[in-house]
Amino acid sequence: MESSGGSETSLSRRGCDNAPTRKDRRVGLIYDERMCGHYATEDGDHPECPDRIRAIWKSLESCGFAKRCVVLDAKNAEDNHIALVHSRNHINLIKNTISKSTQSGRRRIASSYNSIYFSKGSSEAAYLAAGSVIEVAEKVAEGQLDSSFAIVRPPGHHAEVDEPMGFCLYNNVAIAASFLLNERKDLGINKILIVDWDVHHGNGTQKMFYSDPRVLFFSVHRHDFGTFYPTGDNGSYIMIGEGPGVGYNINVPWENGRCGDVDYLAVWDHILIPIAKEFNPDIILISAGFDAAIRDPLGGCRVTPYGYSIMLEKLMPFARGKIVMALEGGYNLDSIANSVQACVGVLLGDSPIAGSPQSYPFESTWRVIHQVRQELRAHWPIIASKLPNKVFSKPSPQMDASERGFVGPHSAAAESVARTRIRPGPPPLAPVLLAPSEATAVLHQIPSSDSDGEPENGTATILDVVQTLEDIIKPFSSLKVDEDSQELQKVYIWYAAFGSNMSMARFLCYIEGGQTEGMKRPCVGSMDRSKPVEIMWKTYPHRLFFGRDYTSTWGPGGVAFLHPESNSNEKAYLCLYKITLEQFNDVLLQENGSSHHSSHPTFDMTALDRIKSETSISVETPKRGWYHNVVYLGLEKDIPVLTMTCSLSDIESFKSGTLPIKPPCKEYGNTLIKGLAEGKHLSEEEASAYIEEAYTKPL
Ligand code: Q9C
Ligand code: ZN
Repeated sequence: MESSGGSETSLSRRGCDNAPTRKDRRVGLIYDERMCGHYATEDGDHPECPDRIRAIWKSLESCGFAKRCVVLDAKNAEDNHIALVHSRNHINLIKNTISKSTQSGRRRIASSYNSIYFSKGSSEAAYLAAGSVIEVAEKVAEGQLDSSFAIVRPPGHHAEVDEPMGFCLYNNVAIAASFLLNERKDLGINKILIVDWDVHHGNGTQKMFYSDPRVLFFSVHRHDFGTFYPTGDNGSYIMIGEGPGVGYNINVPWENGRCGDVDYLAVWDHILIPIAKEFNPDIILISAGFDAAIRDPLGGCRVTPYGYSIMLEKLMPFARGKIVMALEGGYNLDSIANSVQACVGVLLGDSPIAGSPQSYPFESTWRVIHQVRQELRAHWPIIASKLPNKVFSKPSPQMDASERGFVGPHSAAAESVARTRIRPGPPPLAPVLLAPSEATAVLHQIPSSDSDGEPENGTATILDVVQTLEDIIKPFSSLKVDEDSQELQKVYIWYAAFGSNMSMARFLCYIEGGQTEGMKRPCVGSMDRSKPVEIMWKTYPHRLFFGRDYTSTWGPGGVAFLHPESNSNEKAYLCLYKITLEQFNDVLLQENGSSHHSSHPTFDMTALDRIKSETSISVETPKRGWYHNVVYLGLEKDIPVLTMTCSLSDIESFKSGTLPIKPPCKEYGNTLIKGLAEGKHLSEEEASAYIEEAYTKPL
């Protein structure tokens, strides 16, 4: 069985569905192992570890993206460029003091700073990180590259003019921005947008450009009322810049963790994107930390690779696509690898990744968006329109009594209110065509503050209503609530393979990414890259057969299918992998031709419950491939056994000849035989006889 990407309607179509139809955009990449020479000598478990960039690089290589990019050599930054934003004293610390000290001297010096360690190679790594971001920024500004991603460490955005801080030594992004503005005036970069989506506030970058209107600094971060790192008021929404820079510093401070795709996308739609349109930057630099990613150990947020890809995609129309991304934080190796992969795919021009956000923005998200817009409305008229009162500030009627009450910092009520997600009403009507009464009816479907039966203290105007529809509901009209998506990570199933996935090496491509012999293109892998926890073989009374003309993974030839119905005269050999339901979904997507992760499960907990009685369930996948039918094969050690194959109606088409029966191509057939022989139930000869029978015997 294998990734087909074929659609039901394009039977005669030859060629690879997923091959880029247009030429890749020129995307620069920088990675250098010497940046791993900076590490915490006394703390082997320090989150800001060398494996972060190794994991990212490995995943870009194994998914085939590295080959599609322009890989550049890392460069050392020059002191006079670093001096554009840092003091000579700071440069001396990183350049000389650190390198010349003993390790115990370095430890002593580091301890006088906030969240800083030094090793022998720290100085070299810091120079390479800063120099590499300059290098890619220059090439993008010149037009030699369309965009780029600098996979660098140590990170930079906490580093201040005169001190290292928060795992950061030199402020890589600030140095590159200053370099373009001051050292390469000839390139015509006069306005730079810096988007800092690291989960922490970019305090260093903010300070360096606080009175500079040439740099619009935008940071969205956990603030938790000043209690989240780097703590204090600098990350507050009232910090909007000073002097000529007033209005050119924008902070979006989350009140709480657990923010995910929809919260970020709401901020994009209602703050960042409208202002970016108005600002019209000449280039965008992204302080791309991935510690707001789902499963990050420090961030406590839930942005998925899908979320990052949309956040990036929404920035692509600006500055003619000149986007320079530089790694900042991000401490779960799988999460950062998957997130960077999703972003590089967008930079290359691949179609946006599959998935849909899982829920609605928090009530606190609307509150923060409102506060930021209020604070900046004088400077950015485009965001001056009002968000209706109804969607923020007050508890919703769905909350139980314990959740109602004073909404303010540090109260237990604030915590629980912040947890409540706002669910917009159904929006299929075009707002401008609505009669006022209808519009109000729609508005009233938004949970609001009237649970106590008290009169509203601000009645929504018609304008508010129209604004609600246009500004809030529309972007989220296609979302639906899926509270139990996290459970998928913990629930195990047996995935029963009857095709090429019987070969362990081939199957692992779906989990870890990459490609094995004979495969025409690499796989993205699963969100969770852990190997199957158990493997076993079983036979089932089902018919194996081969059909279809061509697959993008293997080329011309049929692929394996299992007849969804059992038949006691038949015997098929299946390899059972014990994996999580989340991994099963990622396999399902890839089997059906999707080259990306989804945050939205196709086969969820409800489907798992249902399939035990219904035996097979047809699933919706973004591309509707050939393996859209999940079949239940019973329990094994109390765990459900699932496989994926064609539907019963496809079987009819194979029988009638509407769909072709075809033998497998050589390499695909060999992979099957190899897999079966690995299982040790069949010799190679027996395995090839079994395969031959499957493609010769009539269905
Ligand atoms: N109680 C970046 O993500 N945490 N830096 C220290 C002290 C420091 C994060 C906690 C977090 C720094 C680039
Ligand atoms: Zn961070």
